[in-house]
Amino acid sequence: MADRTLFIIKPDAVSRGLVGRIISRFEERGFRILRMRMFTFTRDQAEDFYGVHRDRPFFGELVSFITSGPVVAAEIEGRDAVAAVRLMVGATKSNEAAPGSIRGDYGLGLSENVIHASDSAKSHEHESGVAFGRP
Ligand code: FUP
Repeated sequence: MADRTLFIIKPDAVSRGLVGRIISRFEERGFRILRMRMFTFTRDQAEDFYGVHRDRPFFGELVSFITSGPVVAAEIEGRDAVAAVRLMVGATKSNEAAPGSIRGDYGLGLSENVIHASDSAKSHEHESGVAFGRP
C-alpha cells in the first residue's frame, strides 16, 4: 500500500551532522519527501508528541532529550511507508539494532537513538499535527 509516515531526526543526530545522510537513505529507498521542517520542540509539544509514554518511568528523560536541541521532521510517502520506515529505523535500543538499520549504523544509546518514526497511521496523524501544526 502506498502511504505516508513521519520521521523525526533527533537532536543527537542533528548535532552530529547526520541529517543529509539520513534523508538520503529514504530518498534512495524511493520515498518522496512531502514536507520537512527543522525546529526545536517546546516542553508542551514534546509532552504532547510522546503522550502515549506519559506514565512511563523514562518520560522525563525522553522529554528533556527531545527538547535539548533542534530536530528535523519529515513527512514522506511511499509503499508500505509505516512498516518499511520502521524496518529501516531498527530496534529501539541502539545496541540491539541490526547493522544496516539507521539506529544500528549510527545509534549511540537508548535516548540517543538518532531517529523516531511513527508506528501507525494514527500516530502519524497525531505526530505530524504536533510537528507541523494542526490546520
Ligand atoms: P520506538 O518506537 O522504537 O522509537 O520506541 P518507543 O516508542 O518504545 O520509545 C520511544 C523512545 O523512548 C525511544 F526512542 C527511547 C525512549 N525509551 C527509553 O528511554 N527507555 C525505554 O525503556 C524505552 C524507550
